[in-house]
Amino acid sequence: MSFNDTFIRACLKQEIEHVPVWYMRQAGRYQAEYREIRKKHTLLEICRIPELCAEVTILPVQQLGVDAAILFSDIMVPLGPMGVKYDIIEKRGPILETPFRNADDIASLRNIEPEEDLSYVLETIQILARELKVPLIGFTGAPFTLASYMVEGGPSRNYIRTKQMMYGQPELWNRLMEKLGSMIVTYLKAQISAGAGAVQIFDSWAGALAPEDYKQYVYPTMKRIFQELKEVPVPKIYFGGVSSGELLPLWNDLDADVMGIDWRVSIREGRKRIGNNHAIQGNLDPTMLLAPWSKLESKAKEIIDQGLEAPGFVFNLGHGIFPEVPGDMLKRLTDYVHEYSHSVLNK
Ligand code: 1CP
Repeated sequence: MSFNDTFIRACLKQEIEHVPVWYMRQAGRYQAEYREIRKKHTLLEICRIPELCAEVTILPVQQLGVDAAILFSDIMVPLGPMGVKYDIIEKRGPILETPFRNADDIASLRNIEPEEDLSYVLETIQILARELKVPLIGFTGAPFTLASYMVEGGPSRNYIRTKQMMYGQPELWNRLMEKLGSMIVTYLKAQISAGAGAVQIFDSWAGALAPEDYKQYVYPTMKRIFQELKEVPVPKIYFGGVSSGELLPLWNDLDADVMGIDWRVSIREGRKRIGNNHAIQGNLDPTMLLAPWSKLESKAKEIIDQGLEAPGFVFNLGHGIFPEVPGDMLKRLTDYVHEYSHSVLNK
């Protein structure tokens, strides 16, 4: 089988024969094989065993026939070598031993040296670059989303402590953003050198911010990150996460190639708000994967039709797959996206 680069071409707004598709959290608990592996290994153990991690990454590509793989890892992984002590707790998510809240905490954060600190990640990417017939997406969390775990000490609903630092100690906040920004650039460049064919920055919780706060406290760091990545030879995706609709106009001049949007804004409206500089990725509500097929099909068709109104579209969900989702629904959806978009594009 030859290499399928449809996903890369869509990211660069080039010609495609079908709409490429991949899913956030395409490796995970909805898969019986993943659940079996998780009985023997914790999530972080999987990340640290390159052969196993590569296997978990490849599994959904084989099962679903998606057009891209995403490295199996977690946004917390590069925070370890920065000096953050954390664990990932089942059904909760990342939990820190001690949250980062004062000047000494932030000053203690080191920059990472991926070749030494995260050699297992780079080794996994090297294996995958050899074995995959589709591009591998490397990734990292974005500064706001990472900071929210660091300052809160775990998952949050209202980001009270995070916003308290942002509003109350803006200098400290900016130092934290700066350190995370530098880590992100270093880490993504290392992933690309190891063989990642694209990279995505997950800003899952940025939608918790009012646009003016995003602009003041987060945008400058996002601007800098994408500027520093401008020359890297692979597409860059920014996923602005849950409820990010009001932020979309602020992304217009970020030097990313693709903007990932959630389902609260349609693809057509998303393009209107972001402008036409970027390809768009999204945006099926993952809950729709539990709906009857006819409903899912008509929603998918609507998303594809709008996606094809301009060059540059990647089909995805608006957020990650839930464990309850039946794998055969995902396979059926993947086939549908390929077949329907192929019929539209080759009329
Ligand atoms: O063992 C398990 O199955 C626990 C669930 C799980 C999984 C499968 C966690 C805990 N992390 C992961 C892997 C993971 N994390 C991937 C795998 C690659 C793939 O998509 O197939 C990715 C891309 C992530 C990234 C990640 N981790 C994000 C950004 C994406 C998103 O979903 O918004 C975030 C916010 C996290 C933190 C995290 N890790 C785990 C959980 C349950 C959470 C969210 C906690 C919260 O609600 O705040």
